Amino acid sequence: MPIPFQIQMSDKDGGRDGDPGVVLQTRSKTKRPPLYKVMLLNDDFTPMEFVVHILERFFGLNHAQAFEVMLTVHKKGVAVVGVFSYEIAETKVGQVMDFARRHQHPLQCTMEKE
Ligand code: TYC
Repeated sequence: MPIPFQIQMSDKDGGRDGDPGVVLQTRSKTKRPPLYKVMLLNDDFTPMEFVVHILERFFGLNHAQAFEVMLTVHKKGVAVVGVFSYEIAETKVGQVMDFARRHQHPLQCTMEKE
């Protein structure tokens, strides 16, 4: 929905010539793109070191951070591992799912609008 706003014109003669001095323009409200949480799910079979490796490789976590996030997923069942634009989130989920499948681990990675 366009939003009117005022812009000040020069109006040198204080409005005597009928120049209103102020005009209305409209702009469209720009919205931030929605963000998506990428989540890892726990399972009983994927090795812990494999999950740590995924978190380092695809989410840029250092080893200590990756180990901590892996343990959170292991204990709680799920954890958010990053928040991204739709396209980046979709890419990360695809990379993780591909990598897990190629190594024959049942690891699941999903995304959800924030
Ligand atoms: N629960 C797995 C194990 O005990 C480890 C694991 C952690 C698996 C996180 C998946 O997203 C996961 N080997």
